[in-house]
Amino acid sequence: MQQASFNISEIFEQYDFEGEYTGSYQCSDGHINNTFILEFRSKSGLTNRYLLQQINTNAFKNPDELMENIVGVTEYLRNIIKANNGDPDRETLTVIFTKSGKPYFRDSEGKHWRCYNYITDSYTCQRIDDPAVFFNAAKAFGKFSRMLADYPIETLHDTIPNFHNTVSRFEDFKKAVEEDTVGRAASAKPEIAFARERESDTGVLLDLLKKGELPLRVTHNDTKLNNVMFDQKTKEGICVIDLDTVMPGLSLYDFGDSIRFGATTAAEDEKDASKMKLDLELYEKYTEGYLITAGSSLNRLEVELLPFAAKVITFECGLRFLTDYLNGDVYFHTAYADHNLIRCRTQFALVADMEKNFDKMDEVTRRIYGRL
Ligand code: GN1
Ligand code: MG
Repeated sequence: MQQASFNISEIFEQYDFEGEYTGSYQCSDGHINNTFILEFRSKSGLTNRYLLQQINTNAFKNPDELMENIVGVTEYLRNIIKANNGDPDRETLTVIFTKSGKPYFRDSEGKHWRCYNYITDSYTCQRIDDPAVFFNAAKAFGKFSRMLADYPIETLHDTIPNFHNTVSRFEDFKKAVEEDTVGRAASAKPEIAFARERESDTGVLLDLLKKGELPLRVTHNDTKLNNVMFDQKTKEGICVIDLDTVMPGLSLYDFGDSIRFGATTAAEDEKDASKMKLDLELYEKYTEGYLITAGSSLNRLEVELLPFAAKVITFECGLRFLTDYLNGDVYFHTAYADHNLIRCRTQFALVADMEKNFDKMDEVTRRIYGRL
C-alpha cells in the first residue's frame, strides 16, 4: 500500500491529539480522497485513533463550502442522535477542529487536510456476503435521510455542481468522445455505442423534478456500501460516512447508487464483465430496509421509480467512468491503465441485466411497498 504522504509534524502543529503517536496507515476504500488512520497510545495504555483525510480539491473546488456543509450536517445529526439517546461519537462523523478553530487546514505543499473522530468497534465492507447486512445498510441510509428530512436545505452548497445531473454527464461524455484527447475512443467503441443508445433515459428524473413531481431533498449522493460503518458485534449499520456530497438531490439517487454498488454479483471493477449481474435477493433486501426507514417520507412516484433509478444511476456511473477513461483518468483514482474502462464495462453489464429484469424489480418493489 502507498505510504502516507503527509508531514506528521505539520499535522501536530495544527491538532491537539490525545496520547503518544505510535503510527499511521492508509485506507484504500475511496476513489476520491486519501484517508489515513493515526494511532496514539493514551497514558492508560489504550489506543486512540483519528481519521486524517486529504480533501481532493480537484473534485471539490471549494473546501470552505464543503466543510461548512459537513460541519452543519454533522452537528445537526449529533443533536438528533443525542435527543434519541444514541451515541453521537459512534453514530455520526464529527469534525475535529484545528487548534485555531478551523475545520481543515492547508499544509506547506498546498494540500488540504481535515480530521474526524474514529468510529470505534466498527468495520466497512466492499462486498456483501450476508443479505442481512445489506438490509442493515439500507436501514442506515434510510435513517440518515430521515434524520436530515428537516435540515435547512437552502443552507447547503452544491459541492460538485450538477453531480447527479445525468443530462450534463452525458454532455461531458459526448465532449470527451469528440475531443478524444488521449486517443482512447477507438478502444471503447462498444461502450460508446451502448451509452449513445440510452441518451433518452438521462433526462427523465430531472424533468419530473422540474415539473415538481419529485421533491428536492437533503441527500447523501454517494451511498456505496463502503460508505456505511457496521458495528463489529451486531453488524448493524451504525454510521454513514463520506459526507462530501451531501447536497440537495433526489432520494432516488441514494437508493439507486446503493443498488448499483451493493446488489450485484461482482465487484465494480471485476475484469470479466459477464460476471456482473443484478442480485434480485439483495435488491429485495435493500428495498425492504430502505422503505421501512425512509418509505413514509417518500411520495408514490418516488417509490414507483426505484427500479428505474437503480438503472439510471448505474448508467450514469458507467458513463462517468467511460468519460474519465476517454479524458485520460483525470478524476477517479485508478490502479492500472484500463481501470476506468473495466469499471465502465461492469456498470453497463449491470444496466443491461437490469433492463432484462426490470419487470421483476418492479414486482418486488410493489410487493414490498404494498406490505408496509
Ligand atoms: C466515488 O469517493 P467514493 O469512492 O466513495 C464518487 C462517486 C462514484 C463512486 C464510484 C465525489 O465515490 O460519485 O459513484 O466513486 N465520488 C465522487 O464507485 O465523485
Ligand atoms: Mg467513500
